[in-house]
Amino acid sequence: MHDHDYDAHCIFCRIAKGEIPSRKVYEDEELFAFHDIHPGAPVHFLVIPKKHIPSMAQVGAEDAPLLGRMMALAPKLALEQGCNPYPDGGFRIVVNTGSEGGQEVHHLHLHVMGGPRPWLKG
Ligand code: DGP
Repeated sequence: MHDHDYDAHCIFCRIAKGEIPSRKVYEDEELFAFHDIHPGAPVHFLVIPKKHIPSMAQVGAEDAPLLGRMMALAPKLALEQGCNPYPDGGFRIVVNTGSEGGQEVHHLHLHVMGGPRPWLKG
């Protein structure tokens, strides 16, 4: 990761760097995962790239391998964090994008949510 991939004003950049504490789930050179501070499900963690990408709306073709890694990592971590196996268990992956998409933190993140219902409506 290059210095210009880091935004000192971004809370998730700072979490990924360890400057702001979080309950870490996973870390490698490119990715970081941590528990959501306001869980909406028995298991609720976020998967982020360390690189500062504001949202899905700014993703470019060059980011496809990084996004692929995020999506491939999520199911593995979901099981490790206590989601029950497919098909009776499972999980939901949500990517809020922009204000009308419900995004509050403008650093790309996957919400991974699961665990025994009734947390999931619809
Ligand atoms: P979104 O609306 O998709 O941008 O969701 C942002 C999520 O990030 C929200 O569920 C709460 C979580 N969150 C915000 N600030 C912090 C924080 O400082 N630490 C942790 N662990 N989670 C945070």
